[in-house]
Amino acid sequence: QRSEAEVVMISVSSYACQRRTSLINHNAVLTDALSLLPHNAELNEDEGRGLAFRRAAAVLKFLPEPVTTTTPLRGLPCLGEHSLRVIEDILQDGASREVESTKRSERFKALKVLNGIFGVGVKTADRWIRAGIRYLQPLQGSGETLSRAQRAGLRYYDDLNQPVSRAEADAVGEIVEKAAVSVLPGARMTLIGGFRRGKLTGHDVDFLLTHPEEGREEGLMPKVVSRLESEGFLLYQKTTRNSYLESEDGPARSSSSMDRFQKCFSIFKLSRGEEGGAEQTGNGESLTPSGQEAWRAVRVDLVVSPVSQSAFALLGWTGSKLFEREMRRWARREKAMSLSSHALYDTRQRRYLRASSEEEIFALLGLEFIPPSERNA
Ligand code: DGT
Ligand code: MG
Repeated sequence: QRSEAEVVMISVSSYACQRRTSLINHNAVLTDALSLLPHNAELNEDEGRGLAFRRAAAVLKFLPEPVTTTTPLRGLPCLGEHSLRVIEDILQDGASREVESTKRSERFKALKVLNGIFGVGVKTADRWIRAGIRYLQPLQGSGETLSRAQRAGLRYYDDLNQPVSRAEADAVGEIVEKAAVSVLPGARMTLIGGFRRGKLTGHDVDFLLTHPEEGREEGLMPKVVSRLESEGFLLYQKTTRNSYLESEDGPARSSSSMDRFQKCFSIFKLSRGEEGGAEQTGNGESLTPSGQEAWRAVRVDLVVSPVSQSAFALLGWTGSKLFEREMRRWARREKAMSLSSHALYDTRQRRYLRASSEEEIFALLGLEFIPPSERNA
């Protein structure tokens, strides 16, 4: 009979993209604790250490049973001494001193509040904290210049920190799809992000738009956005051109294909209750019978991709973030390839490899196909 340690060691790859990670997490207490620590590390400009904690948490998420002792964990990939110490403390004492003191620290509490504002990243939050701003009220009176995104983030703070349900995601999907098809017949919409992985709630809703005929998707984003705007669905939107040329991942492509790939970060005005409220217009001041406001704000991200890149966009925007990161690491380190949400480039052959489905991309990378529901690393 094999020991528990052996069984586990045989099956755990150090690459999250080689592991099937469902939404069932048998070690949530441990992974919740470990996932607090990256924030601390990253705040101290130690991204490498932050990533190490994320990788450690991802290995625990993958395990088929609750961990009861650290012995079988020794020898598993990605679990360094620091992570093991935190796990050991929790298993032995019910809590980790490091995690608890992090949670209690003023700095961490402030970071959570400020980082919870749409448009505020870790760096900005850190700058504000050092300037003595810790909560929302002081921020509003501080004289800090806020971006348009941050002002919207503050205005809708409570709504945006309320998880989005699957029903709300579907309601937004109906609205977006209707708008897309009305401005471009034949347009296709796919739910991406966490909801595609089967999550029941999300911090936002993500959609990919494309058209089966290459080039027809050009100019689609501004048209969809103005349609949604004229229907009163957008509380905020910022449309950006694809920033692929500046991105970390992969060699630059021609500017013609760059111009076609657009993103829109938005805040939707979604009617409550009867979520499929496609009839909804701008007059959202009324209250529901229970006294709630008749609508709520929901973060929505839209991406438009030419069909030739849509498999890469689909893969790149389905997540999880760690899964994506690990796929790029695998491509680079094991295959000398460069993977992005646009393309796969083979640096030895010096050419782009085409793919029209996620399955093909996994195959080109020499990876077993992992369906979205098992990419929850
Ligand atoms: P959540 O927090 O419930 O919304 O969970 P997710 O997994 O939907 O996370 P989200 O919405 O931040 O990101 C979904 C995926 O899309 C993730 O794998 C990373 C990717 N993604 C998000 N923002 C960008 C971006 O600005 N550029 C690119 N290339 N990818 C992005
Ligand atoms: Mg999302």
